Amino acid sequence: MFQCNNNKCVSNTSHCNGWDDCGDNSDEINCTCPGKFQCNNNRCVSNTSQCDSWDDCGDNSDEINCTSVVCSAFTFHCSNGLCISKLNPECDGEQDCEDGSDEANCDCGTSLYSSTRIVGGRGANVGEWPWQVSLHFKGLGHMCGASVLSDRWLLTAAHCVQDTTVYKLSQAHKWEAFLGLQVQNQTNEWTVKRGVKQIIAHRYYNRYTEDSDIALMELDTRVSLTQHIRPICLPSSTYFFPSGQEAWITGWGTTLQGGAATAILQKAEVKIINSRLCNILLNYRVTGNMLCAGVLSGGVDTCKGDSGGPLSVANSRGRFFLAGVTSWGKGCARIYAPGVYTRVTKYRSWIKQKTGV
Ligand code: 4AZ
Repeated sequence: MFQCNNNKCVSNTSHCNGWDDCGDNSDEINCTCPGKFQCNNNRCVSNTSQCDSWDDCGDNSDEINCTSVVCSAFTFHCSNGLCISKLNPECDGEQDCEDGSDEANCDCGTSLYSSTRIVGGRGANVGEWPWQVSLHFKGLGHMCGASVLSDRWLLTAAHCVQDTTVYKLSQAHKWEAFLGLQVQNQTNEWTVKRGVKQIIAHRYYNRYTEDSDIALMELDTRVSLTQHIRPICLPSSTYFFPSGQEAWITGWGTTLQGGAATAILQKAEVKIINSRLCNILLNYRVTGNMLCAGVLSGGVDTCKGDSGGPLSVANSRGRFFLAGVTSWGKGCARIYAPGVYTRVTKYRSWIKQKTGV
């Protein structure tokens, strides 16, 4: 038996079991847990109880300060196979994974400006969106936007590269990509033009529902990354973009529904819109592979010619991540009709598989 300080006798198993069996707590002091994990309430639990997402201690102390947790759709997967529960840990300037993989490949998403066809926007500054690309179809000029992922891969929309009865838009050699561009037809020392070697449209792209509206373009030769040509960061599959978060749309598309494309790259701030709300507003056409963003009161939106371009969202350190690819909408900039973007997190492994990026 265990003798309490108040001389009461309690069973030996009462010693250090996390409960005050003596009444004066003396069975719960001077506890150690040889070979085991000691909870804040002094209970001893097996070492494997730590950070297994179960409250084995009873006071949750085996589940706090966990660097690694059980992997799920809501955790970041470190390269060493362990997972961490911190929200959007990648490239936030703090090492969260033991192996540092959350801070690897972070040379992306920054521009000359650390600023916290577009309708309702304004002209962008030179070098402000260095991942923005203008895609020209030979003979037709600017058709779509794209984003720089690396020195040879671009990401755009699948609907930009679907053949029509007149134009073979799926043929790589008929496209030209302009990188580091600010004003259409005004190339300068910062601007780079490249042919396209290969187009990979997602095999599940559906032209009726616009689901999986995503495509990759491989440049015919690599570009040098400069202050005017830089990749945007790709979010991991578990990256979370909360509704209400500010996002930026950019492009050379029309500035009025039915209007003409713009010469100067335009930018506008929008907000991520809750998917359920968006689905109601857009007649239940929003799938889980889409993300809505806009201004519900109307007047600010992407439009024809902006397709394929980026929906850019800054992280806690001002580094931009590619939340979406401009895809479709019910008209442009209408009240209660946000723009719809391909949800890039859903295609993170597909991008990795096809490009290695
Ligand atoms: C288009 O026609 C288009 N408001 C792109 C985006 C949106 C509407 C139309 C979103 O390419």
